[in-house]
Amino acid sequence: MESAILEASSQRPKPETFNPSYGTAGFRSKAHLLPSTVFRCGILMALRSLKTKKITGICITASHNPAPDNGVKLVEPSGEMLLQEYEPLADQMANAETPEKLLSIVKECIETEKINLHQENAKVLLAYDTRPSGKSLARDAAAGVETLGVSVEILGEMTTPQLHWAVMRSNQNMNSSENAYYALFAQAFANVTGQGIYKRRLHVDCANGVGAQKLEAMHDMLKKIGLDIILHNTGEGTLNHLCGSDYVQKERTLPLGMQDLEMPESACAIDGDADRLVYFYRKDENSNDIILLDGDKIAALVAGLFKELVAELPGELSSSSIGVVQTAYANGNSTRYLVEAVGCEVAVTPTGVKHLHKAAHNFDIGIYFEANGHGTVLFNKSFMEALVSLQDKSKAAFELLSLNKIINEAVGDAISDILLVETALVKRNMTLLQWSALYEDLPSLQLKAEVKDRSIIVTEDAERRVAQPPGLQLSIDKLVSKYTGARSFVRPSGTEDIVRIYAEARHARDAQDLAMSVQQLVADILS
Ligand code: 16G
Ligand code: MG
Repeated sequence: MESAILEASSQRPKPETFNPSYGTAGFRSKAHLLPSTVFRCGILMALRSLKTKKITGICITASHNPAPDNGVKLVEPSGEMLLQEYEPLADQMANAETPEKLLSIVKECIETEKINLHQENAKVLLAYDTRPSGKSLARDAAAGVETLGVSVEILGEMTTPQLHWAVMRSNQNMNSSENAYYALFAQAFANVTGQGIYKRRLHVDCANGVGAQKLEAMHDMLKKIGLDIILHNTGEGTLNHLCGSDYVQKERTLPLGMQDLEMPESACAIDGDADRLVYFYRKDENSNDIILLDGDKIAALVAGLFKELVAELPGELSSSSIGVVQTAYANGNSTRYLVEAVGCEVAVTPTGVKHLHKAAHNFDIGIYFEANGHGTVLFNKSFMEALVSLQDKSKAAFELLSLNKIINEAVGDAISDILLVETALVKRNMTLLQWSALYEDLPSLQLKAEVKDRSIIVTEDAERRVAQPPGLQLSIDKLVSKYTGARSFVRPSGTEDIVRIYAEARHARDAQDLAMSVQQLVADILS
């Protein structure tokens, strides 16, 4: 093991001035800088597999980032993201300056975690998205896994959520093949929508990413059930460039290649690794403006459906808790709608799936969506058991169990989320227009500020307030108080070297003025 680590590591030296940081969802950078990082992540996930005696996973992807970037997402045996307590170790390993230093960190971990290196079942599953650098970085990660004598299976191009799902299923000794993924989700969708009744057409912007080939593979199955998906940006253009969920959500305009979208056709956009989803439709004939149905709207739509079904459950189960987890980016009117109109609890966490996912476990049904379209729904284990025991007697219990099967509980999954949204629209008998009208978004704006050192900003209260530097929050409060119904916050990005600024207000003009004055404030204080 020792010589294997030293040798393979010296073949992939860490670039001297590169100091990778685990960030919101793993490491991300320019692809050419990453061989040493992914190699070391290979070692880390091999250690996690040896420690847990279960299968772990690695996905080589930089999600919605530009094509020359790449990154790595790490998957625990449960199918969830790397446990937060291991993030400092990931950082330490990725930043070890020499192979010898790396080896000593690995040896220390083996000792403190009492890891037995000789286990036949230890294994790491690996996948990558469609970036040109994916395959070779996957080989670097595999080399890391193999230094510990752990076996590795490279599954090829996959969406991030498919890899999470495959890891979860393998550890449950269930069929984890890609064909099983397609068949199970399509079958579950057929069961909930009722074959033959449902007929809809949906345009999908695939961001020129890996989701295109996966949706293509499901096309015929879905068409038979009644959902005709028309795929755009399937790889002919540049990954995430002027298309994909991030572009559509931030720019609020029709993506490249879809500017002929007719009214009132339904459309949605996913991101480069297919773990985000937003819906949209053309706003008018004269411009490329869209009406956006973002993650907040998805949460509102599905929360309403779950609320109706839970209310129909017998006895005490009808008051089971339904919670929606949001971040500070959730539109203020979405929060108000969820609490006042739907009647569910709302929890707020810092940005990043790992935080929302964790908080969603606190409810019988925990729904989480970030405004940017990351999200899924988690059912509590004992709630599930109660539903199973009731499914022959209660139609609502049966329906909730069927709905649970179209959801990828390992992590938010744009493909399974499409099926969830489509089901909710059918069950609630809604058009996109009616869905959009559930509540009206408050005008909001997001801006960036480039600063010398973004880590000077420290936030608190789920990123809604600034704790450091002193005085900044007071100044933000002063600006906010000039406008009616306004809110603004700033936070250092976890994926880019910038500070993000968010503002919302009752009037679009106010939201814009506020965002710009907070941006100026940040620039003045931090540059
Ligand atoms: C990553 C996160 C996403 C978060 C975003 C924030 C995951 C799987 N992805 O894409 O949840 O919203 O970062 O980016 O956790 P920011 O820190 O640059 O604003
Ligand atoms: Mg993504």
